[in-house]
Amino acid sequence: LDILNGIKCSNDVKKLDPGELNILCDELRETIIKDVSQTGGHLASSLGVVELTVALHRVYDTATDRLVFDVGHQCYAHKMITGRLDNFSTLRKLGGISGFPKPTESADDACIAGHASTSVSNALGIARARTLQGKDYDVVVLIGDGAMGGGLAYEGLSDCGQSGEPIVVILNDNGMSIASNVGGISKLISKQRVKPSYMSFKKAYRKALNRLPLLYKFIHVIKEAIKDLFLPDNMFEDLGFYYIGPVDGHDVNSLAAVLDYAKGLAVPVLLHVTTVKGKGYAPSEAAPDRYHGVGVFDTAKGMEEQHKKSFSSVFGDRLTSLARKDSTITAITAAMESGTGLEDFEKAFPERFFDVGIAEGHAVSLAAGMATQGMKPVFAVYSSFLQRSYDMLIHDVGLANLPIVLAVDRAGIVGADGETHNGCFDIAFLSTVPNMTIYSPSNYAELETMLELAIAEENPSAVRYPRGEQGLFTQNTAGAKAAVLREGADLTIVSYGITINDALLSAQTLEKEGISCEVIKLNELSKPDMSAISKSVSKTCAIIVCEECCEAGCLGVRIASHLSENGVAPRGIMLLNLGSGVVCHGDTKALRQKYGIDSAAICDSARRIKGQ
Ligand SMILES: Cc1ncc(C[n+]2csc(CCOP(=O)(O)OP(=O)(O)O)c2C)c(N)n1
Repeated sequence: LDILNGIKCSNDVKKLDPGELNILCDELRETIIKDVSQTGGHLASSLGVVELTVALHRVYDTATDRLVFDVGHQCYAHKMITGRLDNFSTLRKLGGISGFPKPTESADDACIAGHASTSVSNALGIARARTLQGKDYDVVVLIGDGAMGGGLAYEGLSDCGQSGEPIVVILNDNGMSIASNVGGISKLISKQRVKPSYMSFKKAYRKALNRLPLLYKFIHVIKEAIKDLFLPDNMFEDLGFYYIGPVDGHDVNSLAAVLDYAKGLAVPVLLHVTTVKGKGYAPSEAAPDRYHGVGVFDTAKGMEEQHKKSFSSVFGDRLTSLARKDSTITAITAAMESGTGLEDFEKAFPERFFDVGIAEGHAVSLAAGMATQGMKPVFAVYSSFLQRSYDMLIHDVGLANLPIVLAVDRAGIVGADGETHNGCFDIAFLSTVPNMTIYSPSNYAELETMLELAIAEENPSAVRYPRGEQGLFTQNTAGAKAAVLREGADLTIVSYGITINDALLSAQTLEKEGISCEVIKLNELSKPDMSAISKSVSKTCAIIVCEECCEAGCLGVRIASHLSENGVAPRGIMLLNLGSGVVCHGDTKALRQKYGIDSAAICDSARRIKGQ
């Protein structure tokens, strides 16, 4: 790594000879493949933008200019170039570097990123601030064609195009979201790809006009007519951007030249770049969807096929079997078909499966529309991405009391993806949606039963379950709103979902120390069974509520207020939860320990309450 080792910042890239840029790209690619195979992470997207990233650092200085990533999962080469190469083996580990851009980690990361389609808005905000403050730096955006399918991106583009702000929006077009890109916008983007002739036409036209300036105005009028006649519409030009492209995204020197040109235009520019997702590693080029996010793997063999049973796969299987008996069931995903376990559903019922692209708000309103016509839509979505649908949940679903089902996957701590992806807020915000029932299965059997119950509901409902596999508790208690799993006299422990495993483990440990625990598991969270809890606490006079949820809106706070309102005054009360809900990246087990919601934390709290 002769060249890469000497690169600590953008300015080091500017010192290289053009020939050395290609070597730097090779070294970056080699390092990304080697390191990510040992840590896991987002491989294919980062491999696709190596040349683009080097070209960006050749033209901009990311310490002062603002480079805004969309989603941010493609930022690995950027991190390596900006002083984080030596730490790269700590990627996504507790205390290590984040898998996404993070301003607190480096001044070269302009904005937090992790959720799609926010980049243009963020960048325009920065550009407008720059203008108002009379400052002088450049603003550039890197957004993929998948993220460009999200409606929020168009709110940003619409404002940005007419703003006049000097800003370069790079569209990284690889035809892929996580899987193949879907939807009309994606078709529009690919239509722009067939137009290299437009660029040569534009160049020749400008040259000719420079020689015949008097004809400029006249020809300008007929230019638009010629464009209309011979060229497909360019939506970016219609939005007010100066459109350049499509440009080969793997020719680093040409990219640097075109970026330099785009920057110099000092207007809103849309630079359309075509890349190959997974570029430079044969297995990821062949299957970029499988290599979008990877675990640890052997680079010589490639990733092994994995069909591990998980909450997601159990959900997908159960929904498919329910749909065989009920033709009103439909499945909706927002670009997360494989992650949410819906691949078999699509194969079995393609006409009842809808991938709407990265459009969670639309997915909820779409489900609402279907429900008005007597269908039973099930929207499978990761907890943290559902945050984007909050208004549609209240406005289109809750107020109308429509029976849609939310299958809320990745609820609670997800681990390595970190603070943008942890599902810490869903209970809090779903509890505010009028008429919503929230089911919280702790194991596969409960997920199956609760999904069935949710589909039978006549009001909106959510079934929330964690990432990964079930724990030791496998009993199906789904029929009850709450279940007393263990009786005891000294302390009530309340929990739900996957955390019940820690609650039961701590009860066993505490029993040996002479503290007898009653363990209550909540199965429904919007109107939890308070009477079961009051009854238990009246007996034990001490309660611990342990949950993977931010503090505001958590069950513990609601239980404490219920007890107090009803004159049940425990001598000890401890609420173990995720506080602000900002949970960093790392191994899930280590995070539960760090944030104090594992069995050890429950035992410590119990000892404190009991004064032992
Ligand atoms: C709001 C939101 N929904 C879903 C996701 C999950 N997600 C991460 S990357 C991705 C695909 C992005 O595709 P694209 O922007 O084209 O980038 P590429 O990976 O192809 O480089 C999706 C759906 C997300 N990050 N944010």
